[in-house]
Order: sequence, then C-alpha cells, then structure tokens
Amino acid sequence: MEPLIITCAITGAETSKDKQPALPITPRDQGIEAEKCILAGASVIHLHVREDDGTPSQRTERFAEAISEIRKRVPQAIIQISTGGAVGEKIENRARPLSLKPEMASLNVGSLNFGDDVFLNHPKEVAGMAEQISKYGVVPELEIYEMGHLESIPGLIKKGLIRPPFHFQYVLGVPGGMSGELSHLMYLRERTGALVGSSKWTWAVAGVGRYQLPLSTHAIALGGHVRIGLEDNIFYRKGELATGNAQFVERLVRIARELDRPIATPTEARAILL
Ligand code: KMH
Ligand code: ZN
Repeated sequence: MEPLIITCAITGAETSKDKQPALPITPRDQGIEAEKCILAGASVIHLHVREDDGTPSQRTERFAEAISEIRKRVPQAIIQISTGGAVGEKIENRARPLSLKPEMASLNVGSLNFGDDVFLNHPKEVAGMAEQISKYGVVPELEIYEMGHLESIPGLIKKGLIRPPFHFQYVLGVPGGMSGELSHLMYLRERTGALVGSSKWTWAVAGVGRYQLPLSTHAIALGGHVRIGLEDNIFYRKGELATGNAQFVERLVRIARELDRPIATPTEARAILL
C-alpha cells in the first residue's frame, strides 16, 4: 500500500480556546504545534489562522507569519492553507492567502448546512476560487462533505478548473453534512472512481468528532489517507480533551504500524500529492 499521508488540521476556524485550551492560536504556537505533529509522523499541515484574541482570520500577513513560524521549525512540512475560512467569511477574503503561493490549499466545491450556520460555496465562487488556486500554481485538495459535492467534480474537470492528480478529502460528520458511517466512506470512494475515470486520484478522510478514530482506522486499512486534528475533534476519547494535535498523530502512527502501513515522509507525500 501507498505510504500513509497524515494531515493535521491544527487550529480550524470554528472551535475556541475556551472549549479546548490546547488549541494553537498565535503564529508562534502554531509553529510549535506543527513541529510536534510533523516529528510525530504528519506530513501536511492544514492551516487556518486566528488573531491574538482567537478571532478567525484570512489576513495574508497573519498567514505569512504562521507559515514562517512553521517553516523555520519544520521546513519539510507541506503547508495547505484553508480557503474555506470560518463559516460566513467573504469569498474574496477566503482567497487572499493564495497570493503567498503555498504548496496546497483546500477547495470547497459545494454548500451545506454547518451546525446552525450555512457554509456557502456558490458555483460561481467555486469556479473563481479554483481559477485563483490554479493561477498561483497551488495544488487543491477537494473538500467533500456531501454526496452531491462529488457530482460537481466532472463539471470542474470539463471546464479545466481542476487537473489530475486529484486529491479528495471526505469530511464526514459535520452536523448538516454526511455523517461518518463506514458505508458513506465506501460509497464516496466508489463514486469518486466512477466520476474521475482513468485520472490519477487519491483520497483521505477527516472524521468529525466521534467519527475521527473509526474513520481514520478504516482509511488506514483501506489504503486511503487521513486527516486528524483539533479542527475536527477536540476530544482524545469520550469525555477526555486531547492534550494537543500530536496526541492524535501519535495514536494514528501506532495503529498504522500495527496494520503494517508505512507512514509517508513529507518527501513521499509530495511525490503522491503534488
Ligand atoms: N471552517 C469550515 C466552515 C476549509 O478549511 O477549507 C470550513 C473549513 C474548510 O474549514
Ligand atoms: Zn479547515
């Protein structure tokens, strides 16, 4: 099997330090956290940034600071910036940090209810974001929260807005999106294969909340890749807050070892994804 690419979503935009005191907020703390995750076995850092008071931000300068803090500690890390931002963020702000030309960026291809909010991704805005991602030479990760999101992929391919190799992230368990049952993952994997035809593609799964551990374990066994981290889940197990992002990475590495799945180094992850 392909080496396992572990992506760590260290901060996110929706949770707070009140709920999870280990959440890294400042660029320096994000650098320290990313280093721990990379040394533990992650190869990709999915990056959101916050202002000092914890407010989610899409400010280019703030991303530049966080990227610099990560790079000076772990230059080998693949940095994937978020173009999703926080629910309700304006689309033009979401695109701003692309000018920093990170190696990767998330591309949200459809809308859904997101808890008590709506995460809007109008088709015109998705096309515009895909164009900007391509203009800056950034590799998109295609975020899929819903069956219907996958169905938009052939249209994006046809319009030349995305090109292979494709990397899909199935984000399962958002309240309002597809839940994290194993059958949902199996369906998405099969349907993706049918939709992209003979193009090269890879997939990962990000299980939200209680779905994180079972889905990541299944993905390791099935040959997929995994995203974990405090963006998606603040608990290590029921009723027990995680001590930090690296705790999730360490657990996955132990599981992968038991299942004889090698862990990708950032160099190996680059060869697969970029
Ligand atoms: N905060 C979510 C509404 C992404 O990073 O691209 C969107 C999100 C997706 O986190
Ligand atoms: Zn995100």
